Amino acid sequence: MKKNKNLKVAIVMGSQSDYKTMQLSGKILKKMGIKFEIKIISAHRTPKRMYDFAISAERNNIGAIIAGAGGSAHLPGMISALTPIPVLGVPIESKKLKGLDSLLSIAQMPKGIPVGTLAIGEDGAINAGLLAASIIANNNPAVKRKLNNWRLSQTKSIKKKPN
Ligand code: RP5
Repeated sequence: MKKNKNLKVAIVMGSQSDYKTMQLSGKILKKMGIKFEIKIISAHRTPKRMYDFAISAERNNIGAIIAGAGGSAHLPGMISALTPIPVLGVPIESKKLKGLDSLLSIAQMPKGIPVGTLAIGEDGAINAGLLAASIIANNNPAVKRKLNNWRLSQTKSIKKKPN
């Protein structure tokens, strides 16, 4: 298969209120030198925007989609239903149920339409950025190098003994 070094990542989220969490995925992608776009798309409030985004994602050179949503979090699953591009779901920590609602609605997909589900909240957003970088790294040696260096420096930063 021909390597495509120009694949981007799309970060989408259900609401402006998700941005505080989802910007952390963007910070990781920036560190990895990966181009990304970032959009508000709601499965419930803007279904046509969601449909148009998902069906055009492949021809827009998107190699991975990070989708954050909270509460009745249908965005990642619905996008995955519309495109074969890998979808990484970030359950936003909701006010009422602390993100358990988001987690279950993202994780419990029916067989046949997968969503890679991350942890609730900030950890999930950071790991979604790293996982998207791993996907992009398969076709991009420069990203692979950056990702390996990032992991190495994380390992080195862990002290052997507590203070
Ligand atoms: C979801 O509803 C969004 O992903 C957000 O996490 C949640 C609440 O949205 P707002 O009422 O804050 O816009 O669609």
